[in-house]
Amino acid sequence: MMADGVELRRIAMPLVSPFRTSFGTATSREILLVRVVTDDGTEGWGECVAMAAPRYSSEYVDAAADVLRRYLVPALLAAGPVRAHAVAGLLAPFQGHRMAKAALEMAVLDAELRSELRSFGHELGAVREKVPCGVSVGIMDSVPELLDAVGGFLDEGYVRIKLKIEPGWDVEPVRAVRERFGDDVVLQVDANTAYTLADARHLARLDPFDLLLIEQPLDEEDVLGHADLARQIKTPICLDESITSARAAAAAIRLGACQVVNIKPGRLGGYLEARRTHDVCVANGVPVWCGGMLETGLGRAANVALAALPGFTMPGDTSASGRYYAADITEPFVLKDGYLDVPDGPGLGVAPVPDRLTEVTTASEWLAG
Ligand code: OSB
Ligand code: MG
Repeated sequence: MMADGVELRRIAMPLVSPFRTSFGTATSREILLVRVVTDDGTEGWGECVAMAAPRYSSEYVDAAADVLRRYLVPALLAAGPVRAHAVAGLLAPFQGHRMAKAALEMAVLDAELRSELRSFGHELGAVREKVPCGVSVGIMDSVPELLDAVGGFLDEGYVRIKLKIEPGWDVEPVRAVRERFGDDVVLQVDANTAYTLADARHLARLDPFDLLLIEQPLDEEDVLGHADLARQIKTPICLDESITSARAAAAAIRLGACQVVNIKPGRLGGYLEARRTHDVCVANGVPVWCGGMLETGLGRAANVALAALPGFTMPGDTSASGRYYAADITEPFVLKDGYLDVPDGPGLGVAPVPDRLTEVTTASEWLAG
């Protein structure tokens, strides 16, 4: 496809309830959308998962917009006709900024697939028509509040619960959820790097609760520390923040730093690198699941397609739109018996509803060659 221009659009979406993690509390989501328009008038949408502040990762919305405006979009516009599979190579001279790159590649891929009438799921290699869904539950002010929230999500049909943890909010909430809802609940925890290796004995206190996994207990760069921790606790370790490429996944697996991998396309630089990461994990016998970044229906559509690949054997953070947003910018994703349908229309299979998009837009700029 040949890009005529690219729109960078900023939106602000209020969350249905505050979402607290070990790195902060969010009450609304600021998101950068990328819209590619091709010379034949086809549109493609990308969603950048960078958050407002560099707390989950080094990227943040203003930085993503800046690098797209100055470097990434001009490189695309100067390249002439380009296929989505060539975008990563085109952007490779620019270091880092994987979330920004992922959003641009996603938009190009969406445009290409829409014009060729193929779906994301078909292109990525989906083998399922629907995917089982988990939900990520934030840190709460009290255990009773947490039990209310978890009970509500189980009533909605979520098949797996993930509790956000941090020092001071770990063993007790896990124990309380197990006591209230029983051993059959599929349960895991996510620390978002809040611990150090010195906490190994404390984290071993989670062992009796039969957790599916503990996600990213240590620093993003402490892959070796995770390998050491794996020898001191029974709960399987899953890496999120540390897995920035298929190559990083291969290294972490070889080191024994993780038994499970969380795949987030934004963190990996795009859906195509996400698929390669899946392939590396499958080749090593390591199960994967699809992470989430509070996406709108656009990113959610692509995530659900990815989660339908064969190696995604664990439920992902692919919750329904209503988990975060009272009104999505696309037709909402609605949970059916714990599952979401994989869209099968061309490209993402969903598009923003124009009036909804206008309501949440805070800024827009058009970049042309
Ligand atoms: O660590 O998986 C994470 C949200 C924002 C940043 C990081 C993470 C998360 C979540 C929620 O856990 C995932 C979702 O439901 O979209
Ligand atoms: Mg995580």
